[in-house]
Amino acid sequence: MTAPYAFTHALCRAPAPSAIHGIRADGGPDPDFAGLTAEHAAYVAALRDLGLTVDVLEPLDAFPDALFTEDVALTFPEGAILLRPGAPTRAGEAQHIRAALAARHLRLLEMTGPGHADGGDVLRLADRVVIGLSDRTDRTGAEELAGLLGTLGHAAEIAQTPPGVLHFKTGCGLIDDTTILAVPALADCPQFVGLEVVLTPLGEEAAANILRVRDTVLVGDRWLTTRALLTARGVATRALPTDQIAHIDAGLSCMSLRW
Ligand code: CIR
Repeated sequence: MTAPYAFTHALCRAPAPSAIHGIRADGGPDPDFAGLTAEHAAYVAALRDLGLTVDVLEPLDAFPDALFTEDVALTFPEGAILLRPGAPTRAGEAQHIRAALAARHLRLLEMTGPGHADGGDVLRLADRVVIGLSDRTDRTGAEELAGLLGTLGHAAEIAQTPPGVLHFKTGCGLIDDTTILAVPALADCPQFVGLEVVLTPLGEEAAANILRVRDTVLVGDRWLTTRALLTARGVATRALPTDQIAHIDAGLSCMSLRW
């Protein structure tokens, strides 16, 4: 299997003005639309600079969270899987990305339900895919998804997202094939046995949603200690602004589908 970050393509969606009304768990203030758009543009530019072909879909004003394409599908060189997002206001997003996926992937599988799964709960490792149960991904959905992953040739394991953490990958991200950056609540995750788990520095738990793209790890620019920690390990990093998307509970992995 190729490295789980040896991407050549990404699929993003431009934020619509409605994105300022995106879901947030803490009821905090809206993000600033110009700032959100600038963060998205910087992200797309970074992916392109790292060598990926990035397509950016038109904004979807009816779906405030639609810029977070990661949650509605899974994409692999072998094919794509259309998911059933767990938040009721996001369920309709999947149909709006179907044609774009069908145009880019020879195989397009699809969850039929009744369960739900969000792509933010799916962590791809070198030898398997981990699906975290969360408020968005239920066991029925995770089991259906594990079966579809099997059809594409990927082994899947089901894990538990810690309480209070939106998505499994809100709390962890891949540094390299055998190393994971994770919040302390995931330190003893049984699915990480045999891997090295590097914990987020105190106060930088929100930095865990890093995104490895080829040889570089994207990290939020606020997380200076995390970035220093990665640099000290010999990891090439690139800092990106995430202040505005953080208002609506998002991080770096959320804004693209990658394969
Ligand atoms: C949501 O709550 O669905 C969005 N406001 C944030 C989605 C973040 N996506 C992700 O972690 N994969």
